[in-house]
Amino acid sequence: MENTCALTQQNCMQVKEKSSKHPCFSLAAHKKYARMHLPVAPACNLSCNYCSRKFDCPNESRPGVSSEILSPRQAYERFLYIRERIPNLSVVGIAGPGDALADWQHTRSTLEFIRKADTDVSFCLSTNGLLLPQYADELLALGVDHVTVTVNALDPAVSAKIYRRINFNGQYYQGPEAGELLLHNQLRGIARLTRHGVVVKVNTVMIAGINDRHIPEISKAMKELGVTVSNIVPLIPVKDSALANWPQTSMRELLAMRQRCEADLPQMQHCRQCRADAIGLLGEDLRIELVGGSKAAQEAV
Ligand code: CLF
Ligand code: SF4
Repeated sequence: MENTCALTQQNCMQVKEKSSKHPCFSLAAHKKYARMHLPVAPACNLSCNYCSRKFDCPNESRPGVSSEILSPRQAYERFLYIRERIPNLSVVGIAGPGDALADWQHTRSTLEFIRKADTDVSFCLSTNGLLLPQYADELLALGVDHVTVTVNALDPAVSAKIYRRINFNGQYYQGPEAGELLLHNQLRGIARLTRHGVVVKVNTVMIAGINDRHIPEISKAMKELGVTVSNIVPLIPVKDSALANWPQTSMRELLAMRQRCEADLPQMQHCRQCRADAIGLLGEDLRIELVGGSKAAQEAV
């Protein structure tokens, strides 16, 4: 499958420059440049069996956790506040705590507000990809330059074990039908983004006995689509999720899988599976220090 990039050489250089300062996309950048997540998108259109967004512990670090939800205006003010205090802030990311595209109005308004005040900061977004074909053009217009899509399966029978159901524009799908629809949209959306020069990373949650054998195939398919990097992360069995009692993927299994897939796609090795409201360097969350816990954080903006 050919997916020729439509960027001019100059735009291509600009994106490379942004990637070199992106702490997740560049290993060399992760100790120098900071990112901030703005938790503006609480809604989600998928029910992943490994997800629970019920719990909030300010010291807990994993995707889907946030001490607060900000309105686009609050998020904009938070950005201004943090930019003053973290001069090496290079990336604004929307990573939920639900799905950035399922809450599209909030995500879009937030990015619009910030772009008016800052033409330089890189926009990054993570999504399950269900609505990517719908919003890819708007992402391009907003100047989103890095996108992460979570792709856990190519085979709808495998998907059926990972997703309880999906809600696509108000209609519910389950089982293999849901997996087919999700995959179709993920592939179309990723191809559209990479063709227009967006740097795409694919996250895959490695779940022993469910999708682990399938991950090398995912890497090959993503390479074909022009994806830049793969981030295979371990299942974290979360209380009250459907996979709460599933065995946690061991680091040994994880590293072996990354090594196996590296022939097809560069592997991210420094992911911190961070919160939807994280601020700072990847290994050094300054959120509590800068904006406090949930109540204090509301008052800080
Ligand atoms: Fe955030 Fe994700 Fe952008 Fe990074 S996180 S939206 S790409 S700016 Fe980074 Fe955190 Fe790992 Fe994500 S360490 S969970 S890979
Ligand atoms: Fe949770 Fe993300 Fe899955 Fe939505 S897409 S159910 S927020 S893990």
